[in-house]
Amino acid sequence: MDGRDWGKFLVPYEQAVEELKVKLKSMRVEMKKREEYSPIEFVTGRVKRVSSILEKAKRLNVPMEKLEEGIEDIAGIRIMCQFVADIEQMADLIRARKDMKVLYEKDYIRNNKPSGYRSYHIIVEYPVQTALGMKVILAEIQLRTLAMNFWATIEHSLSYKFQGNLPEHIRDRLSKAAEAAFRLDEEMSQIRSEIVEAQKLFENQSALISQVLNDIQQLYFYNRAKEAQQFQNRFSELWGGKDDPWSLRELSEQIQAALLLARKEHMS
Ligand code: 0O2
Ligand code: 0O2
Repeated sequence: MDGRDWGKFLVPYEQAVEELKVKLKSMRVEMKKREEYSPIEFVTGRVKRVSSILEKAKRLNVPMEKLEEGIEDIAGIRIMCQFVADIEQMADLIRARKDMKVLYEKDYIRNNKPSGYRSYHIIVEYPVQTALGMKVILAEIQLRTLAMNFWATIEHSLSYKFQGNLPEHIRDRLSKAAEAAFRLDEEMSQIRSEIVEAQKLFENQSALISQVLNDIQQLYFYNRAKEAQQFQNRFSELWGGKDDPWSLRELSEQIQAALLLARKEHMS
């Protein structure tokens, strides 16, 4: 029986989890304000229970005096993302931080576990300012999509219920569910790129429309009312018809050429 004071032992881990949760949640708020999109959907964190620490130490043959180095997820942070691409972005953001040092990474997304488990794990060193001075502890940051988290949460509670000995037919079903979660992530990623493209197209289109209207206005300024009116009519036809970015671009080029001529004549 280990006679250590677990309460005291866990203090820096509890502090680290609280600090990291605050920092990552503020990162979400800041990015939403700045760019209106955050790769972080939500953040959770926990300190491993003493019974789980002891079980893991036994399983991994970690001696009691080596728990701090041997069990790297006593402090655990979980970051949930909407899309797989967000996980890559999030990992870059973590690597760039100055308040923690990445020790190593485990990619269970490209190399999923035999159970079907998928997540990206980053083990970091994190300095905690305690009453007794600075203490560097290890923490595990798990990065997951919502689909990966959904699967892992259910699998975890079932494994717990069956104490790690899942019946064959349940394991099969979980494996199939993991494949479905993987396909869901892929499908969502494709939808996302389509949405991003559509947004870009829409932004370009609205910039073009502003340009056309502005240039027509300029033609009136240079006393080219007749020409301006013709362009205005062409624009109205295009506007009323089907969305056709090419015709609009062509019209914009013609108006700009007319405008250039008008400016030259005005100067001479
Ligand atoms: P809000 O306003 O509820 O979003 P805490 O100490 O409360 O900050 P703790 O104790 O780790 O955090 O709580 P927990 O239950 O692990 O959840 C942490 C945050 O994740 C909470 O938000 C939950 O609302 C949020 N959360 C948990 N599960 C889900 C989920 O499935 N979907 C979404 N979108 N959020 C979830 P906050 O930040 O505490 O506050
Ligand atoms: P908790 O707090 O109950 O989640 P190990 O894989 O445990 O032999 P290692 O190398 O330390 O040893 O861990 P690994 O696999 O890199 O990551 C450990 C954590 O990843 C686990 O923590 C889980 O949170 C998660 N994990 C790993 N594999 C699975 C899996 O098959 N299913 C689910 N649901 N989660 C998994 P713990 O120790 O379970 O702690």
